[in-house]
Amino acid sequence: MRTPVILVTFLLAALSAGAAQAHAFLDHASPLVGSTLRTAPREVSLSFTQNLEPAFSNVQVTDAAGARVDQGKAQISGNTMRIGLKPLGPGSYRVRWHALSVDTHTTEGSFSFTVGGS
Ligand SMILES: [Cu+2]
Repeated sequence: MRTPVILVTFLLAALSAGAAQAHAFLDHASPLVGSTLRTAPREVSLSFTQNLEPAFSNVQVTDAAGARVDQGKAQISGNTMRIGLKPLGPGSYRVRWHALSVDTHTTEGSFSFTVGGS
């Protein structure tokens, strides 16, 4: 009776391969990744490909000098993470996010956007 064992092993491998592709990757962001905005955004909103664990996911926004310009506490609901911003002057800003998805995998990334621009 070796066939059932092999079959189960194959199914487990297939399942874990599927889970590996299900990390919480950034699906889309507002402001758009790399965008230049004429008016300063009031918040940054990130949508992920999977639901997030609120206690272990966060986002920070910094200006060109590295100072925090977010309001400190991300709001996380389902697959969306948003954070309020202080009033932003012209310049370039970086968004750094760290996510723990419900499948217990962590992902992180960053992108920038620009306010003002000529
Ligand atoms: Cu995953």
